[in-house]
Amino acid sequence: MDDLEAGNYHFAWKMMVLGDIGVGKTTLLRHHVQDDEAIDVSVEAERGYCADFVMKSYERDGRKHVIHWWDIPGSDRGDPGTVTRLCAGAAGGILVFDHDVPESFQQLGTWLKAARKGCIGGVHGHGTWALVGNSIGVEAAGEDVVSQADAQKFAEDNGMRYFEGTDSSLSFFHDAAFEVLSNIAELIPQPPEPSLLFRQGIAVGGLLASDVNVRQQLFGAPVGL
Ligand SMILES: Nc1nc2c(ncn2[C@@H]2O[C@H](COP(=O)(O)OP(=O)(O)OP(=O)(O)O)[C@@H](O)[C@H]2O)c(=O)[nH]1
Ligand SMILES: [Mg+2]
Repeated sequence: MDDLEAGNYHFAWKMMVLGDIGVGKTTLLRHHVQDDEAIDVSVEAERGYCADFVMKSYERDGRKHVIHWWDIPGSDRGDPGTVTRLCAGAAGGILVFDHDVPESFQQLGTWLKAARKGCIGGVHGHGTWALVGNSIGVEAAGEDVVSQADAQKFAEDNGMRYFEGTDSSLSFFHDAAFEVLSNIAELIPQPPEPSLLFRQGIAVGGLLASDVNVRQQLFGAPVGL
C-alpha cells in the first residue's frame, strides 16, 4: 500500500490474527481487507506456512489509521517462542477458533499466552484482543461443539469480547476488527504525545506530524512549518 510508504496516515499499528490450523484466519482476513460482506467458500485459501501480512486503512473521528494485519499460520502453535517474536510490538489482535473443532478452542490459552508476551499497550500492557468463533462447517463433530457460553466465558476471563459467525456473512469478523481497533484508538492520548504512543505500539504518520493544531498542542507553537 502506497499510503504507508508515503506516510499518508495519522496513526499506524500492528495487529495479529492467531488460531489453530484451518480455522479460517486467512479466509476471514482476506475478505475483511476487501470489505466483502460474505465469505466466498469456493475460493480455497492458501495454507499458511509462514507469517504473512496485509494492510488496511480505516477512518475514525476524521483520522486515518493504517493497520498491518499479521496472519500467523496455525502450525506455529507448536513453537510459542516464534509466536512471541512474531507478535513483537503488536498492539493486539484477534484470536480465531472453529466452534466445531473443540481442540481449536482448548488451544486458545496457549496462543494468547505466547502472543501477550510479545504484544504491548492495552490496559495491562499485553495488547488488546477480541475472540472470534468461526464455523467452516467442514469438520463439524455433531454434538461435540464449543458452546457459546464457554466461548463467552473464555473471552470475559481474558478481558475481551466474543464474536460468533452464524452463516456465511462476514459481519462478525468486521465487528470484531472494528471493536478491537476502536478500543485501541481510544487509548491514543490527547494530545498524541509520541512516547505515550510508543508504549501503545502506535506509530505516527505524516498526516498527524504535519497537523498544525497537533504541533501546537505538543510543542506550544507551530515548529518548522
Ligand atoms: N464454509 C466455510 N469455509 C471456510 C470458512 N473459512 C475458511 N474456510 C475454508 O477452510 C479452509 C481453511 O481456511 P484458512 O483460511 O486457510 O484457515 P487458516 O486458519 O488460515 O489455516 P492455516 O493458515 O493453515 O493456519 C479453506 O479451504 C477455506 O476455504 C468459512 O467461514 N466457511
Ligand atoms: Mg492461513
